[in-house]
Amino acid sequence: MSFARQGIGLLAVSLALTTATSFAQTTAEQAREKRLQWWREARFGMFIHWGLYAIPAGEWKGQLIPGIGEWIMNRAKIPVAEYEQLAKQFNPVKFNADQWVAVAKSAGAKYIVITSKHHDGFAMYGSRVSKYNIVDATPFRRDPIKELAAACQRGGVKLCFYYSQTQDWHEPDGDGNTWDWPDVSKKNFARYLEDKVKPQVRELLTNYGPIGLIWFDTPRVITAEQSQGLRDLVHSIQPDCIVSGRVGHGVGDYDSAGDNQISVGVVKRDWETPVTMNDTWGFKKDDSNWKSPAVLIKQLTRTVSRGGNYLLNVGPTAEGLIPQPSVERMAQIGAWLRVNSEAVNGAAPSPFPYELPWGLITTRTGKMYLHVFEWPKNELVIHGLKSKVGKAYLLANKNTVKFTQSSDKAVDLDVLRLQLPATPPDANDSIVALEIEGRAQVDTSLQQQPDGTVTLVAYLAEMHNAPGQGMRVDSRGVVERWLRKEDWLSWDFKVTGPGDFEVVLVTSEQKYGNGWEGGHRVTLDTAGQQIAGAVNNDGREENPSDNYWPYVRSKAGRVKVDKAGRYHLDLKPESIETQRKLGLTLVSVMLVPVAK
Ligand code: FHN
Repeated sequence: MSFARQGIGLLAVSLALTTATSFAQTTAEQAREKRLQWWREARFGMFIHWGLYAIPAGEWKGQLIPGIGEWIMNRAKIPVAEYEQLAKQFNPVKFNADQWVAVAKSAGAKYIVITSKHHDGFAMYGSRVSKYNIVDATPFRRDPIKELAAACQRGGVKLCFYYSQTQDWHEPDGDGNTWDWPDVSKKNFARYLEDKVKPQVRELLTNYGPIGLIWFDTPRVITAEQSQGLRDLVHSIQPDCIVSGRVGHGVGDYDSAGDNQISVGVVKRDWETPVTMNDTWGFKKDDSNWKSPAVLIKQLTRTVSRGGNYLLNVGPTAEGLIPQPSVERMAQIGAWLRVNSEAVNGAAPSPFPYELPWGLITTRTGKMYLHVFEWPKNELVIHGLKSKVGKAYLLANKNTVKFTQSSDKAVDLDVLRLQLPATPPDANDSIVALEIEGRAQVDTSLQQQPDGTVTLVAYLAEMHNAPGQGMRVDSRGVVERWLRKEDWLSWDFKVTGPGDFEVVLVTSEQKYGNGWEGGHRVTLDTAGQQIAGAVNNDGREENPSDNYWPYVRSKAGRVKVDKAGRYHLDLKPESIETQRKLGLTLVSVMLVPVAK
């Protein structure tokens, strides 16, 4: 055969392969779209962490063990032979699957994700793969997952399973138990995956009817091929079953934010955040740090306003009861949702890329929902809405809200003014609904808010660093790991009300206020002026959107903006002080008008 003919032959083969690959990609994407439909509409699910750890409930041999309850075996380094004994006591006679489903429904949660096997390796369902399961190893002898599957069917709630695919402290080849098996080099994770994980996942997808999703967790030692293999196994048994992002290596159907983290910024993929109602997942008798219903509702709506799903946890007791504070909070969320569900279930994110000072926005085609947390004294003013508003009303009682809309071409500013009643109709989250045409149209540039403040959020900054090196934006939208002084940030923004401004740097402490580093010197260039400032602790404060990560404010200096217009700001470090490799953790740079 001539080279030319050979070439044509090869071209034909490679074209056929390319077409086949793109066809396969399209089909895979179509399948993903199909299976995510119900989940995107749902927006809200109930997580259940339930296992043997509910018996010690945070206490081992008379000692309160710090940390999350389901980790007690690891934190207290309990040998398998001892921890296994808990199974003999596990007899949750008060468990009632219909009641659990009723709790989910009372909240308006559309799906339940229950721990079928957590890191302790104990199967909470009747498994043929391992005798270490609730039916074979406990006096209870019932299969609560079977009962829950039936109750979910009756109640119209999607049943989903949590499954810990890498950590298994009960198995020598599973990841994590270094107290019984200290020689990690002897572990054969692939063997564990084949012998326990895959057969158990198969059981879960075969014996309990249609499953909404499998919530894999802590990918740790798993390889990309193994993650893909697990995802493909799920889809081969139940093509409509969603696979969570924590299967690892980005091969899941959606992304999972960190625990108790509500992602910000432009989240391009579908995402979900798992959230605790107190500070633990599995039941702990000494954890009564319950979030208020107002905080939970705010978290739910904040997640939806950023395009995500909210998975709120309950941790039932060893008797099989969902703790009363959880039951009450679920009902309170539900009471609010019954009035406001159109602003949550199936709702789309805010059209603004940044947060607004008074609350947040969710949308639908033809509608905008203003969740007003900071109820104004008389009027609520919004900058940057370009859509024409046909009607405004309170979602809670349908009362009409008067409004005016204007556009100042000279400074390129669109203003909506809403005349709100003196008191909000709902103590938790009062929604003003706007009727608009089609999808909401807004000016997405960073701009001055009606109170005169300009907030330059870190997650919308242009980052000047070598790709993949040094600083990065974490899922909370905070720029962290900023340790090199050659890395810097810049923003473009719009000022419509000129004047003198205090420049404030908002930085973040580590989780639970566990560490912060300051003393860094920075230069800010804006509006033709240069400020030499420092990151010092001028005041620590609550983080309004995430109570686990407090803020620290530093006043860097002052700047004068003479006239309305578009401006640019560069923030460059002169020095970064670090002992613990935390460095500069930037939330935002704020320009706050100086009172005249
Ligand atoms: O280690 C687990 C933890 O116990 C809990 O299950 C959470 C829920 O998101 N996931 C892991 C930590 O991220």
